[in-house]
Amino acid sequence: MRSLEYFHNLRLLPGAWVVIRVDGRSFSKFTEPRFDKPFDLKFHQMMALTAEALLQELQGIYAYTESDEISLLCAPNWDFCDRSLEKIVSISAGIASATFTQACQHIVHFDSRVWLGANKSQVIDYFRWRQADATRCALNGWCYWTLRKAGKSIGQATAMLEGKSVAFKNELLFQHGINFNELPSWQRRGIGLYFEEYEKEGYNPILHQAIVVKRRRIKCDRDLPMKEAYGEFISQILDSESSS
Ligand SMILES: Nc1nc2c(ncn2[C@@H]2O[C@H](COP(=O)(O)OP(=O)(O)OP(=O)(O)O)[C@@H](O)[C@H]2O)c(=O)[nH]1
Ligand SMILES: [Mg+2]
Repeated sequence: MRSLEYFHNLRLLPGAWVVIRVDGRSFSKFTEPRFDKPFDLKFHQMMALTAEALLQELQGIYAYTESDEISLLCAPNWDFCDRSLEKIVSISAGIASATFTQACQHIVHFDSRVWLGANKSQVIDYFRWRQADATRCALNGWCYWTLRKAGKSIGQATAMLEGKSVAFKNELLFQHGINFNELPSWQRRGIGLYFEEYEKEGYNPILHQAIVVKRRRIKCDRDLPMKEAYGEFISQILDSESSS
């Protein structure tokens, strides 16, 4: 019987960087009647909470979230569940589904997949790829919902944006009084979560003196740089991991 658990022996490549990406299942349908469009701060905060749970539970080093997806980066020597693929994708989808469901009080599901990076440069490209996706989707979403709110039908709004350039879309928003570059950064660039060290005052009861201890906490960075500067930012996270 065990031999028919055919995929259970699959392990992630030893020494590879790992990114687990979870994505909300049918969230277009789920969000439609419940959240502001194109972006809803409460929805985003529940995604940030879910990203924090993944970072904490799976001992990742960086989490990035945009729209209904979260990418969790794990170090090359990460050995969670002996790097079993089935365990990693099922547990990560479980953590995300349970955390979001509890926060939202509505049952939702996430799917999960694993991406492997051979080197730091591929990891940088991965996160720049997801951030570029965030920017593209934010521009499209803002244009689409601006047209819909101005009375256009689904078909009309879709047709008006079909094959149009970034400049055209920026101009369209501008004509409706929206400056895309001034929209909140979390909508255009996504947000990043990582551990930071901080100093906390403690007390040594044996020596009867105040001491300063170092602790770790999760920082939620809502003001990420973009493009090359974001690549540089990711590079620093990778370097600090290598030296730790
Ligand atoms: N209203 C609202 N919807 C959002 C927000 N963020 C993400 N979404 C929705 O989440 C969807 C994510 O897209 P996809 O993951 O491609 O689509 P999906 O319907 O989840 O489909 P699958 O992932 O394939 O199951 C978007 O199309 C939006 O409808 C938000 O802040 N407000
Ligand atoms: Mg989805």
